[in-house]
Amino acid sequence: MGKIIGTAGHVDHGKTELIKALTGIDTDRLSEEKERGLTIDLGFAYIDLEKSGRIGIIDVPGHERFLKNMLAGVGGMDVVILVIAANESVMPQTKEHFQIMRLLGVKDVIIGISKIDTVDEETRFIVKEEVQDLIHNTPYEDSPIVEFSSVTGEGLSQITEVLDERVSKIRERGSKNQFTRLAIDRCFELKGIGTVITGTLLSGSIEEGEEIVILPPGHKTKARQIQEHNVRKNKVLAGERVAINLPGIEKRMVERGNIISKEGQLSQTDRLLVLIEPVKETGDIKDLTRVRIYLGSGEYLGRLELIGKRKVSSDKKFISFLVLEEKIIALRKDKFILRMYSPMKLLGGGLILDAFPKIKRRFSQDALKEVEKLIDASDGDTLLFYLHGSHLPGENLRKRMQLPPAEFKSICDILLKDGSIVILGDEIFSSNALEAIKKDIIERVDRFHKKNPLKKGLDKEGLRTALDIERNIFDLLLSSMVEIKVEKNYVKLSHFTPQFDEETSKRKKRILASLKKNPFKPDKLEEDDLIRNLVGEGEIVKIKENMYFHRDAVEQGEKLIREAIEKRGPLGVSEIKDLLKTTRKYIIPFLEYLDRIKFTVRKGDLRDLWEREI
Ligand SMILES: Nc1nc2c(ncn2[C@@H]2O[C@H](COP(=O)(O)OP(=O)(O)O)[C@@H](O)[C@H]2O)c(=O)[nH]1
Ligand SMILES: [Mg+2]
Repeated sequence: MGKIIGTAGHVDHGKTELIKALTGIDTDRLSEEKERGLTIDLGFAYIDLEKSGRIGIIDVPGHERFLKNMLAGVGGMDVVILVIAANESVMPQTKEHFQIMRLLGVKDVIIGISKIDTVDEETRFIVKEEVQDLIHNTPYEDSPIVEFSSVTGEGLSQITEVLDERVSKIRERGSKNQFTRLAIDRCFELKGIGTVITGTLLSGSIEEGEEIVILPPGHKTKARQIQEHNVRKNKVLAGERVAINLPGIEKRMVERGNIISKEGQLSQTDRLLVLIEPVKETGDIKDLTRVRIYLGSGEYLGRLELIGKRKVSSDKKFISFLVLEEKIIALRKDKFILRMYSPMKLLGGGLILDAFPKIKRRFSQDALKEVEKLIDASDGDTLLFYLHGSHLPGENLRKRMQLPPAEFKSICDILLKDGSIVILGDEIFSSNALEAIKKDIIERVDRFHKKNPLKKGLDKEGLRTALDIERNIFDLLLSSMVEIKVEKNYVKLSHFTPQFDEETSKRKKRILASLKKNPFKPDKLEEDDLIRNLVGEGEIVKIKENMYFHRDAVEQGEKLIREAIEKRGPLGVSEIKDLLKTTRKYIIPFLEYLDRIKFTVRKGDLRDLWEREI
């Protein structure tokens, strides 16, 4: 299950008749189609194959005027029957459809030569030769060619057999760990039921009752009832033809090309980086050429913004931006078809390399060289390309890769194993970038130590700002570095201790001794590197500008004040001054310091213990 057969070929060559002969279903459902005997829009049927089970069929119009509708259907096809009438042989739309299938990378093509009841042996021989010429030197060179007649029934069983064999060999599209993406091709209202859409589920799955969202408009609804080929289903999987009844949605709110997905899975974009394979007949393509884009079941307008040049020739592939006139859902690796805006000539096929590209100077040769790396890049290579030798939050990277979390993780795991990336918290670093940042940190800290031998280290926040790394990532980074030690709010080299020369050591001793001698009436001290070092080490405490207490004095003062207040209740300044045997000059700043650190609290003229307060 989950595979789709399609038709292709020139108008009137017998596509619709073939589907009718194989399935009994007339896919020409519009009254205008029946009247004119001409397929205008996509038609839908299904066939029961022995090995493959029930498979959806999309019948397309062959008339060039309705190529737009053909393009809306061809995107989801796995196997295409290219129908060529024996009485007319290869015609313009035969060639055009064939080219479109090739450009979109349709996996399998079966050539059906129809209407053999209308020609003689010799004509059949000639037509077969022309068909051989058509497929020669293309990926479909070995495609089976089956001659048949829908009128006599000759060859029909062979068509069914070949189809079954081809379809059964196609790999299932993944449904697990995939985003849900259903390309809507029809929307209609049914009496008593409401709005119903149909489309091909390109990836993921949908369950009955599940919340879904219609993109781009963003309408939220749920899958009230699901059918596949007129049979009610609880769950549908990738590759299946699906009809869904959508409550709360009106027909006018939905259009062909809209996508059904689940909230938060897919984001819209209006600028793509693409690789284009032009059809040779196009001739030179100029910058800003206006184009029609056929992606999924949608048609969109946009312009080519060339990279590295103002003009490209159509004889080889080229990379370009594709700037859309509206936001659309487009994914990396999606293939699409381009036509000229007017006249609507086929321009070529395209492949999305990046759905959220970031390039500024598009005419520089470097820009071109850079993006060329994305051609044939694996998912891992693409991730590294997006990282661009730097670091990014994992979630940003996952969104740009447009992958579901589980799949993104498995790509990261491979890159982690081979050492190309390192993950710190939620941040993904290219290993080179991380090494460079670490080296930079060590150099900066080392330079700082050399310049400031008395200082314990470099201010952490300053270093972080200079490197422009998010706070928690920076902490993780520092803690992963054995060369670096973080103490409080500064960073130092692990083996570094402040270097005191002999004179400074002596001064340190003198200062500490003097502060100890006069604990509550200390000598005035000017702030310098040594003082800052002593404060940093916690040996002395800054009370105010030029006033420092020995650590023991602060402790002793706190002890005395606590005991006194506990005994006598809140105290005034002069009582505390007497308690510490000091003067107003010292006691006022000291009490203000104690208020600041929430040891004491001021109540009018009195001081109470902060802890008693709460
Ligand atoms: N004699 C003959 N006529 C056919 C055959 N298949 C289709 N036709 C006729 O060719 C015309 C076009 O067929 P249709 O299936 O609508 O072509 P489509 O435009 O490719 O879908 C119709 O009048 C069919 O009856 C066939 O195998 N033999
Ligand atoms: Mg038809």
